[in-house]
Amino acid sequence: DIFEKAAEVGIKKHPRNLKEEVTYGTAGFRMRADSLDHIVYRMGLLSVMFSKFRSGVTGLMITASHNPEEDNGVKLIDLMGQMMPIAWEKYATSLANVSDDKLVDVLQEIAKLECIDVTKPATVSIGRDTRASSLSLSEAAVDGIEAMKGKCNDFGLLTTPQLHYIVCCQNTVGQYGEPTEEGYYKKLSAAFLTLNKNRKVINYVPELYLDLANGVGAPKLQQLCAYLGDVLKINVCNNGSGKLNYQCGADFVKVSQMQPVGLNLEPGMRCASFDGDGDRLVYYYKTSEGKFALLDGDKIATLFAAYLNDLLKSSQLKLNMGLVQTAYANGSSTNYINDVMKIPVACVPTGVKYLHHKAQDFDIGVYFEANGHGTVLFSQTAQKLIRNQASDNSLDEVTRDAAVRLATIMDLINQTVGDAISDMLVVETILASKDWTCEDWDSAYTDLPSRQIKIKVENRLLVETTDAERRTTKPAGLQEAIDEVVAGYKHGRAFARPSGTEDVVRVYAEADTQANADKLACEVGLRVY
Ligand code: NG1
Ligand code: ZN
Repeated sequence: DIFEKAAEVGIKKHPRNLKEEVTYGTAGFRMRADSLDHIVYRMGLLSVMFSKFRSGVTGLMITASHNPEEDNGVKLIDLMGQMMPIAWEKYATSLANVSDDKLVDVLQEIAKLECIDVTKPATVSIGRDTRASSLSLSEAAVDGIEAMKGKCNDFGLLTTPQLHYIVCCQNTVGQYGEPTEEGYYKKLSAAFLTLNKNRKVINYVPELYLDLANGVGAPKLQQLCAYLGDVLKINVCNNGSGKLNYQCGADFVKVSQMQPVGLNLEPGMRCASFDGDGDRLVYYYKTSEGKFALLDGDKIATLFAAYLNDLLKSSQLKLNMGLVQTAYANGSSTNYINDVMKIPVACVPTGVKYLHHKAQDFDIGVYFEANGHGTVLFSQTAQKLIRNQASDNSLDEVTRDAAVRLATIMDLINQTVGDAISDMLVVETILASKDWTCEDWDSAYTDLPSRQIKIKVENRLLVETTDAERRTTKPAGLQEAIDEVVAGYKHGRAFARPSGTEDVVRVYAEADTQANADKLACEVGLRVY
């Protein structure tokens, strides 16, 4: 039987050599690469079961994003390019933890619970980042897929969002795009070039300085550039010659609020960083006073939302728009969206799956994590209305042009998941269309000083949270202690939550000055110990 065969291959080639229990977390399984082999093999098995269950192509990505080079990870992708549903995470977790001799039982159990017809055909598309461990782990995934008699499309090196895009294309033949890496570059560059045709700019300089975190974004960006010509000049650094994510990349820049190594930041330069797997993007620049200034996910979200809102107004399309953030969003951004932009804003727990889900409540849902991961979702209705109006020649020019622009922006945005390449092209398009510099963009609102720190504790899962992670429910007394500390700070806000990707509790704090934000984070951190 197929499950026994899968278990046999597992024992022989990918035995379980890990004692600790692991869980499918915020972004799948993530840990030291040398503990992952059996988990990836088993996720290969699960990706086939999931494909049979869904009757379509599923995806499996090998990456640990912004984590250090020694780590790696695996996550599964659903038919439309979104994350595997939360309801399936428990299967991933039990498969990863079961002993080799009980593997058959867990596979049978999943098949039974989800009524899966194991004789059905299955296809899984896989991709991987540039880590040294990624190739052999992707081979473990292939073994898993083949042991379950699934067909495997191995796309080799890809950014995470490229794989999400390809899986979506494979399941929506002819609708979302060509299901290849080439198709991805063609679709994005065509939209970008159309949107930037005939632009008249004085302040906007079509030159970007880009830190690629020494990750998979480096070779991919290079391929994209061939399509952009001189419409956007990109000067790259950390493009693969140095250590992955080390003192560079979007996470480093966001958390340390500092420029990456390898970049000589001067006033007038517009800079950006990708993370290791190319799904996060942050911008930054040096002010004329010589200060480092960050334009993070919140700034990108408000830029996108304001621009789309203007286009909606000009097009007179009756579509609602909303913004989704997490507790890490800077308080100033939330106030700005509420009070100035007057757009509804929702707060959800950390993790793209929650943001993505919530954004589907709107005709146009903009979601971003402060760390630079995000995208825009257009509902089926919105897409249809926008495309219809874009091709309606009976309308006046202004109304129709706005719809044409909206339709082209839809093609530029990777709606399956946050995508650094796509988001970067959207930012550049908006800045060019407004003829803005970074300072112009940054002037909408001023960030409250903030600090994020990590606390190493015995067992991070003793901390439990509620209210989109903004308050703790356990251990007893912790929230009261945090409230008391926060009350002593002007514009103070702080929270603590267990990380889903690292063995730490994260503490975030905001206050009126940087020194106070730092101090508040430390004081809250002390309460967590
Ligand atoms: P955790 O480790 O659960 O905080 C981090 C990021 C998330 C998300 C995931 C997946 C922060 C504070 N947290 O999750 O936003 O990006 O990694 O990569 O940035
Ligand atoms: Zn990432």
